[in-house]
Amino acid sequence: MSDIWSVETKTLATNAEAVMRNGNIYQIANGYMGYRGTLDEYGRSELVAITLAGIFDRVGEAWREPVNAPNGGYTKIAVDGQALSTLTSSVSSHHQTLALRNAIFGRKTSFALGGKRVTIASERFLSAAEPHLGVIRYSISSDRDADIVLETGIDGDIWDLNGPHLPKLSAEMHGDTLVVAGITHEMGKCVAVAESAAIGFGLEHHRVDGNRNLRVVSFKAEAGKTYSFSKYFAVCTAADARDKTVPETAIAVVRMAKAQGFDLCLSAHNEVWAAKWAQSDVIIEGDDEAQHALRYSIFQLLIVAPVDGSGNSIPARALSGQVYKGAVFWDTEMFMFPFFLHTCPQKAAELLRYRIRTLDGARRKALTEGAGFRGAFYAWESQETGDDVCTYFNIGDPLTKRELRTHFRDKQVHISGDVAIAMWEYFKLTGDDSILLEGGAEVILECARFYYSYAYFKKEKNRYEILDVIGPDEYHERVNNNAFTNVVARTTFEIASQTALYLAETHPKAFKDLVQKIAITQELPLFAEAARLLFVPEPNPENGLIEQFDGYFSLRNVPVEELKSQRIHPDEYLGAGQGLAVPTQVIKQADVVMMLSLFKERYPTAIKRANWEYYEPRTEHGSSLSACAYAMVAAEFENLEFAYKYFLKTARLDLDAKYKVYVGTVFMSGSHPAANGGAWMTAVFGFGGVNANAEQVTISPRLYKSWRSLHFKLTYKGDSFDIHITHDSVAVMAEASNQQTRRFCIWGQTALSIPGKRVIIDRAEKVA
Ligand code: IFM
Repeated sequence: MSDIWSVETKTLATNAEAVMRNGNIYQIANGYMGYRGTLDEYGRSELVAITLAGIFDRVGEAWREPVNAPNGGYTKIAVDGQALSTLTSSVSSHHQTLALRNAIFGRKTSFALGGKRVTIASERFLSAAEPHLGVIRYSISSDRDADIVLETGIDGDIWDLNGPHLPKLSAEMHGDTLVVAGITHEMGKCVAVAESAAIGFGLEHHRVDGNRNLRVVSFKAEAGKTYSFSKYFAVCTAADARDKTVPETAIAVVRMAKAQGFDLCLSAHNEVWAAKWAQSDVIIEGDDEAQHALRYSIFQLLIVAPVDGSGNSIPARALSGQVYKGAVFWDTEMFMFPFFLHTCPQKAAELLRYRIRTLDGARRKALTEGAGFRGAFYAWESQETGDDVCTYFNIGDPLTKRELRTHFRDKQVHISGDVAIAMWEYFKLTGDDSILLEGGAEVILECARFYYSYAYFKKEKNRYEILDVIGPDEYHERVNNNAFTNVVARTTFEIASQTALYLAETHPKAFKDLVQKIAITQELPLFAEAARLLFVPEPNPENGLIEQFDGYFSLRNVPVEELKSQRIHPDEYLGAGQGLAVPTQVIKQADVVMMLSLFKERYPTAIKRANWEYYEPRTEHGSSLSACAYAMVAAEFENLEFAYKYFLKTARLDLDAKYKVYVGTVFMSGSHPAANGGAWMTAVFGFGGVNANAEQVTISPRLYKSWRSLHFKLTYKGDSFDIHITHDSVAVMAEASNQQTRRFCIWGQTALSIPGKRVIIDRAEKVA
């Protein structure tokens, strides 16, 4: 690592596996689209994809997935009749970079060609200021005179997992602008890409070559001279076109950008990026590795934050491709949302709007799943309508090639509570009730209604139970009284009652309209009763252990590695019907520990430690969501070595890209925004010890030994604070524009943060 603001390599990826992993590591995105980190000349076999947010398509019986746009960034050259590609030509040097400050992907490659050295360099960005726009600067030079043919334009031959989604692409030229457009199968939505380039050299002509719409420029390169041009492409879909057709809309974006030129486009882009980092950077002094990995994690979240007003959310593999159907999981609310809530609440609100927008899908699912339920049962895998795209047979067995029945869709009921909790957290920490009024309150009440209809009242025990579910640990399906799920459900009942109370008091008209609209008046008292009577597995008074679900402690205790050694195939899935982990205590990911991390105020440190120590050796960490929960809880009981180990594991996950790419027969590669969010949470909540609630912000730092300081911004109740933590002190600087004095509790001492003032609290007992 030569610079903590960039990712780079001088090693050229030459095999398919490395090209695929680099595509993830070096991706850029701007919330509207993601562009995999592939080279200019690459095509479908190198997994080139520009994945679009919020537009999906299904071909035949295959999985429905996001649409990839034709590649407007395509450029390839031939020198003296020989096409250049890093994959087939002789490369003498290669340098590839990703700038984290402003999401610019760059490459410089020199080729050795019969005694000539030809160098191409390019940099590209997806504009943070104009979400439809991609901008590229490309240059060519040769140390000897050379005959060069440059082809640049739009390549419609792009990677799809279950495509092609845009059959019968049309290729046109409108003045100086190339256009490739197509219509999706399922919904008949148009996707158009326009491209224009300012090439001031050579002889240009237009050529359509299969699915490629190209401008071809022939020129004689003089030795030592650099030939550069800028290129602009725009992607638009049916959802973006207002008073023009979709292609016309894309053309207008491209022409505007070309008229402005590369430098102006870049400065508009940079300005947005500077504001993003000013709001959300976390500075770790004393540990460059942690700093770099954390910054990369934050970068990953910033590039995929939805465009304001889009009503989109962030899929589990972000915009790095079509894996996981481009679907939104609980990952968003539980792992990514906290980052946005504490640094950029308007993006957090956007994520919640997506759930409000898809409430009807959740209602449909509740009605149709199993015996039929009431309220809102959110999709386990959610696309644009909120209908569940998780299939009942969601994993393929690599041995038999048969599809395995999994119950992620119908039994992972904690998803509704995860959504409801996020709605309420937003209100608590921003003090802004607009999301509740926009539909968030309706979501919360409908989620409570769902749990009430799902819960079972056990008369002889005078308690409600939640039976037949999957908790976060997906290796144990159809279990009863999963501790995590039950606490989530109880919390949902509690916040439903609080929501009703709050609205009735502060917005009586809106409350009246809402209860009438969803006819819920009679049920409100039941939610309060259910919150009181719902059974939640409590810590055993003798050893403090919380049983993950009824009967878990009676399962076979087998060491994780021993269990894994019994696999016949390395990709064999350990859960589902006959999975090796099913009769054992081996769990896929944090479950009880996830609960302890999420509901940290409800459990004392000793209980956290006892359960962490019990469950950690039994956890496979087979999900990218696991290690950060263990890291955060370990930090709470000051096992900082473990906290650090799991922090780095989480923060480096996408950077190292060494994750498994197959689970069963399903291709799972891509980026892991939940882990990125987990890395931020571990730094700020875990090591920083930040815990905000409606009354105050608590800061109980436990910095890792090599960290001299931890420095970050925090947004709380609409006010902004700069927090600087060392081993001995915490300084809180309140922005002058803050509206109110806010209460902080630092190392147990109350500190009032007055607008425009800095308050410093020293640790009473200095660290030795
Ligand atoms: O949501 C997760 C789940 O908890 C474990 N399997 C992968 C999903 C998507 O990241």
